[in-house]
Amino acid sequence: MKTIITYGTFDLFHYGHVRLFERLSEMCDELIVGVSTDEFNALKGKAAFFSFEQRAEIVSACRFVTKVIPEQNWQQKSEDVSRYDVDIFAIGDDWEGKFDFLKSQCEVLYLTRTDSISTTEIKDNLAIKAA
Ligand code: C2G
Repeated sequence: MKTIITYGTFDLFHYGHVRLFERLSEMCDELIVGVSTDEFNALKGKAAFFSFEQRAEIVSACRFVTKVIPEQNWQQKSEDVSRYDVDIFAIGDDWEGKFDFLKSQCEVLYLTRTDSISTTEIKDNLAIKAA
């Protein structure tokens, strides 16, 4: 049984997120997603449109996702890898190199982000249309 874990805010869920989950699900039997809590987002300097509960509900509804857990801090990844017997930690390559410390516990994968879509771009485009 191969298990992958990934983490993120996943606000305004879009096809970039879906394609990440789809690619990861093709590499494993179980895909665990850590969704950033609102408190942790504040630490990341992010303010999501949807609350943690709403974002967790949306991510849980994605057919590629097996389990959703809260991402509450930067430190939990190592513990999560052990707790859930994770084989691969994966995240988009905008984080390239940032989580190499996990290589002592599991494989670390940085996947290419999907081009020309981001939550920020969605928000900016909507703001322009509303103006
Ligand atoms: N992503 C992607 N393609 C996009 C947009 C996002 O592949 N067009 C990926 C990102 O690379 C990331 C995941 O989707 O792996 C979630 O992105 P965000 O919600 O922006 O998460 P982030 O703020 O990067 O938080 O501890 C890790 C952090 O919680 C990651």
